[in-house]
Amino acid sequence: MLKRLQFLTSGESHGKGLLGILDGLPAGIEISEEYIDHQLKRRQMGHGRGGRMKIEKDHAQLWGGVRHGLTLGSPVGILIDNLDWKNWTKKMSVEPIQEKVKPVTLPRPGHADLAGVHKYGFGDIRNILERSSARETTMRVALGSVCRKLLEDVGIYIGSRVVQIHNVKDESNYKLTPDEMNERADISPVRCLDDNAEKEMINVIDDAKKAGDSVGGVFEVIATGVPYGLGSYTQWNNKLQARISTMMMSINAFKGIEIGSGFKSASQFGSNVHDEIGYENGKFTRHTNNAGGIEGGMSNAQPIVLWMSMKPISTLIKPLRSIDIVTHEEKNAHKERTDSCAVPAASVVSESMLCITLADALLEKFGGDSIEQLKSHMNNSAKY
Ligand code: EPS
Repeated sequence: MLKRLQFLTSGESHGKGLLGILDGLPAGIEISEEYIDHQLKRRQMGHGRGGRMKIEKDHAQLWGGVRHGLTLGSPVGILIDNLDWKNWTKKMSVEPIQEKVKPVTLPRPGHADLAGVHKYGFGDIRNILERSSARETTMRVALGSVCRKLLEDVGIYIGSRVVQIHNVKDESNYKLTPDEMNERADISPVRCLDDNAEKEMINVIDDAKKAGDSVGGVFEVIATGVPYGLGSYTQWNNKLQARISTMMMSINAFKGIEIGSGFKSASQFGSNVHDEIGYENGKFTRHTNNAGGIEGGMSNAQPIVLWMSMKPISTLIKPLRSIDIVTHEEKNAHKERTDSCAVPAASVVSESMLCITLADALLEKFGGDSIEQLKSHMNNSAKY
């Protein structure tokens, strides 16, 4: 669903590291490893992460497409080492090895394991679980950060906050800019803005962890500064909400997306849902933003507002029942080191995927081979 950008990631969770290539960016975006690392650090945080995040200190090495701190218009290549690799050199060796490595044969309900072994014909679930791990989202955040920088250069900002973990909800309404939202969310261990809800969320994660269980949740992602007309109603795959949803639903463990008032609008009258139009200081305004910034498949210059739901992580310390893929005996599912909750981290991944989607739609509409050209095209024709 990307029109102007393309990206690919490669790498297994316990392999040497992650590789990423992002192509189609204009020249002249000021970018540094430090800027990307700040976003990688945000992804590593969150109460309920497992032991892996104590091992990794994710660092992006800019491998191509950047010279003297500026993008060249050529593909941006990024490399991130897995620091845990040193503990997996045999089990994950690229070369054939003499020693026998015990295969994983007990599929975890909810994970890619069972469908994966049937699809590829493997007898070892490790061949599936390594790539289906959410470790891969590290690279999406790294590549998304370059897009975030492009968006910031033209006044588009993206932020997020956790709204719900398990059955604990933060029901307050906030009127915050994305930067204010992230500033507050990033100092909360669960990226929640309400102190009471935050405490309860921490408790519910701790209780799940003690019980060998996991919890999911919901978070909000917002984007401001988006001009009219990203995406289009003219064809199914031009519609902005379709492009955003495809990108979001590609994130591990994501189960739902709402745009604006989303599912709630289904039980409302149209007169309560549609955002009335006003006019002030030479600009059209809206009295509400139930549409979440998208009407008719296009951005309407209001903030884009998304809510995403993530299921509880499927690797459980107290495993569910499963069947051995070789012996067909009933046993408990495979156990790996895992997180009891990764909702705060997922909100950062989601921001990054929105950065890629919006940068793509912006470049599609305004074009430009350099950031200066993009800015000049926007100065000439962007409407807010
Ligand atoms: C993750 C790395 C993984 C998990 C998690 C996300 O590390 P490890 O498997 O070594 O503990 O912490 O992956 C999953 C929850 C999963 O289901 O695969 C990361 O870098 O975010």
